[in-house]
Amino acid sequence: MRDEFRYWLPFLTKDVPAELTSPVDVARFELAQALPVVAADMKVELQPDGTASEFFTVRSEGDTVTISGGDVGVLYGVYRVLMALYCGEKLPSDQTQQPKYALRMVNCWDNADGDIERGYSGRSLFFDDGMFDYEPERLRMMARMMASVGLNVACINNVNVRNPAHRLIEDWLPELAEVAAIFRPFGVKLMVSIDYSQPMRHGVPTADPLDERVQNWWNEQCKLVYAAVPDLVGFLVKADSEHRPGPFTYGRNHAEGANMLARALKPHGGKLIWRCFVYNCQQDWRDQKTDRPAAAYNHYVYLDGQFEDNVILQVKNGPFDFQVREPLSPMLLAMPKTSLAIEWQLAQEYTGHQIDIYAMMGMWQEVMADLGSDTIMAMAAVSNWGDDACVYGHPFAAVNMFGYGLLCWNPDAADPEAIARTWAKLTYNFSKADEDTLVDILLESRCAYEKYTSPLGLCWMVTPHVHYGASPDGYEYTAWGTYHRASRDAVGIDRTSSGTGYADQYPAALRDRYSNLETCPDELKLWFHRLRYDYVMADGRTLIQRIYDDHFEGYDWVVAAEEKLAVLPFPEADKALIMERMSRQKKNAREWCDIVNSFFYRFSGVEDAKGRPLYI
Ligand code: GCW
Repeated sequence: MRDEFRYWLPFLTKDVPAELTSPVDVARFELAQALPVVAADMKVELQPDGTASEFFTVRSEGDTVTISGGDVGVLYGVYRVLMALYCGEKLPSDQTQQPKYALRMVNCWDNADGDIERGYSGRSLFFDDGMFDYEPERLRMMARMMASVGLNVACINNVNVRNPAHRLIEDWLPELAEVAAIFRPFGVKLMVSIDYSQPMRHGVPTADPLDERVQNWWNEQCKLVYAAVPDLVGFLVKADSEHRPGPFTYGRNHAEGANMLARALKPHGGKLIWRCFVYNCQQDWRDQKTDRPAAAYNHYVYLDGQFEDNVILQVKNGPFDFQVREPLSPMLLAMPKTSLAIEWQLAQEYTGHQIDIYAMMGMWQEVMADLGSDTIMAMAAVSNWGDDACVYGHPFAAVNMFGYGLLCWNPDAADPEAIARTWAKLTYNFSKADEDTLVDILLESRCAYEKYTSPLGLCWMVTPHVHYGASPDGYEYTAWGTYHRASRDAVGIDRTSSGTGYADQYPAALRDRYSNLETCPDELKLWFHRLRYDYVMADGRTLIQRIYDDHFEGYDWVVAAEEKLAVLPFPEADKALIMERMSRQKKNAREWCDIVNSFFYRFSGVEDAKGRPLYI
């Protein structure tokens, strides 16, 4: 049994044996080892109904608990009951639960060479050196962590499909089938990313979706794929995005492009998950009209209702790209006749690389409040896993995977504090006072990170390419459409109807909230508005003072968090890692604070009202 299991599954001591091939067998196995640890006097009976259903019912009376439901549902129920018992919660006398969304997906950005794109916790658990290479035990561990919080789809390769990853659906099908078999007993099904131009590797002279030769190639390939992995969820596609091939090359729109693949998958029950991260990444920074966040809406909304019924459009939570704070992507509210999935990024690409603490629950809650849980029909998240001993790079990054599972299960019940508290209890089982300290740090971590990096909706002040560390102008004069346009007097972009017009992509209520300076939340003020440094915020501070204050406060938070964490009774290995990461976070926060404050001081010439050091 590996150490990783201590993350939220402390009551498991044994690996799941390879011989167990059904969720019910796994459920019995987990129960047998864990029940004596969490509640030795309890009697738990399983009543699986023999279907693949995901619902479960927990009935409890005295010391007897019955978990009934579908076969996978019973497995979910077992994990939930074990977690509740471990946390000392009272079990419900009669409660049925079922997931809100049928697809609760984890997207791994793993390359065939073993590298993980935007991976901050080691190398791939699936691939190495240009081929499949995995430890079955570790994959079972991932599957088990997923099942314990109800996640049920793993896309195992990067959406940027780089040679030789296209072979996954070609000559690597036997290995793909083996991996699918490892995940299956945990109710987890696989998905793969494909290369839109893949037929061209096989003598087809084009990838035009309306060309019959292309259609035939995919139809035949899907037959082979589904013969090998009959329950493959489908394909994930990044097309016409950041130099990936796609239908635009042939003058086709994205409905034509997606539908061709969807039709090839349909006879096999497969789904086509089509990413909408499409924008002009060769913009001229002098061009003030093109506004990158507006791109996805413009590419997709007019196609609403034109997609095959097995197409799901997967849309990043914000219209830019997983920045520290973004408003909801407006296209998610504008396509009522299309199946939509939201995509989050657990990998902390722009949010601290799993070195800095950044718990995501608050962001999910905010975004879901604007979205409404019924607007979408699936969720996806870029994974934060790797082969590090700690799996998540930072032990606290595990709360994001744990919480993400609960979010997908029922977004309307995914309370940030409850998630942080349950995770903390399961992972560390501290005294109430110590648990409170840890929970507070987790819950505050996102806003703290935002404050010492790019508050008020500034975005894109990270070091280019790496995306860790401060570089306020790093993306300013580039082709990526990522500008804050700071000048001597003002900063930010007017995205209201008097500016780029982006805000008009929202339904009236949100459009008005953001367009009106008074109602636009402070956190997004510079996202939607261009403001002078002497603009007076609602609390009476000037914009420039608020920028200085946020940076100093963000740094001070890190210093205080370090002191608090230093006295918490973490297990030794965790403690060493947490404190090592913390000292890096402190250095990072100091750099950010000083660099960004100097940046604005040099423009504005305004001193800090509190006399703290600003560097020229
Ligand atoms: O922000 C960008 C990342 C890329 C990523 C891309 C995407 C997988 O920097 O590394 O590519 O987003 O989401 O497709």
